[in-house]
Amino acid sequence: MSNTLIRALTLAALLSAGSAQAFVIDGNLSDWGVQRNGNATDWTPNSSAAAYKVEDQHASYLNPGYGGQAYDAEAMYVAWDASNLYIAIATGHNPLTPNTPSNDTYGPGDIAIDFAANGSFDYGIELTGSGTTSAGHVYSGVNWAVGLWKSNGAWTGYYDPNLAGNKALADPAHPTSILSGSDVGTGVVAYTTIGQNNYGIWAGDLHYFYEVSVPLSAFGSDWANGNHFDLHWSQNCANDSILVDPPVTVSVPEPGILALLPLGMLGMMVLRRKKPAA
Ligand SMILES: [Ca+2]
Ligand SMILES: [Ca+2]
Ligand SMILES: [Ca+2]
Ligand SMILES: [Ca+2]
Repeated sequence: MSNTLIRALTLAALLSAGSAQAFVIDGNLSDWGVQRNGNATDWTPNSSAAAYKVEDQHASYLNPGYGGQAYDAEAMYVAWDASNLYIAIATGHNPLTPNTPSNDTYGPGDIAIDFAANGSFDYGIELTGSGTTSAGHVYSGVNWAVGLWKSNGAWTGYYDPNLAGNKALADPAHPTSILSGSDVGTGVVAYTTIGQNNYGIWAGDLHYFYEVSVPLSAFGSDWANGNHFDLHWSQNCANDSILVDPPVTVSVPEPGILALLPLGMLGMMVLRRKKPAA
């Protein structure tokens, strides 16, 4: 093989290992295949998504709470490559919604990740930032805030989710915001704050989007040990939530990339051997 060909193969193999999924983290989900045609199929992603869930609602009652489109968690998408986990969310909830429970208005929550899908949310990704947590950072050992609803769907009877009485009653299956935790990694978050219509069948409804990339290294051995995981997002009231349960176990890198890697390494070895001895 010529040196040029070896170099080209090496580059191709290394590039494919490092950017199997190249999402632009800008709050525009067109790179996931989400479209803006006013059709139900707008929410269906392209093959870049490893898993997704769509639950586009419109009317006042969501489940278990109320609020209609303004509190609708509509869709969540997930993908990963050898380096990063990528997540996208579509919602009717404006990220700038004030968090003032006394006025019956609640701010956005964060992404919760449950490795082993055993009901304990082991990591959180902060989306908008708070006094003690930074947007795009990954936290472990998270103290989660919870919503206003019991596990049977009944209201806890409280308006403020952080009151001790509420926390004792609320369903832990719907974590909302990261109250505290250990900062274990830094990623990137983009989100939109201007509502966009003409997505899905409720063409007049406004939608907001989050897009996230975080390094897999933040999850330590929880990522690489073949663990099953769930992703969850809600608002601080948990009137509506969305959960994605990828139907695959985590394995990095993908088989196609594994086949290419030795070729890239072979290329590097050949190049190294051809260098004149010092
Ligand atoms: Ca994008
Ligand atoms: Ca909706
Ligand atoms: Ca929904
Ligand atoms: Ca867990």
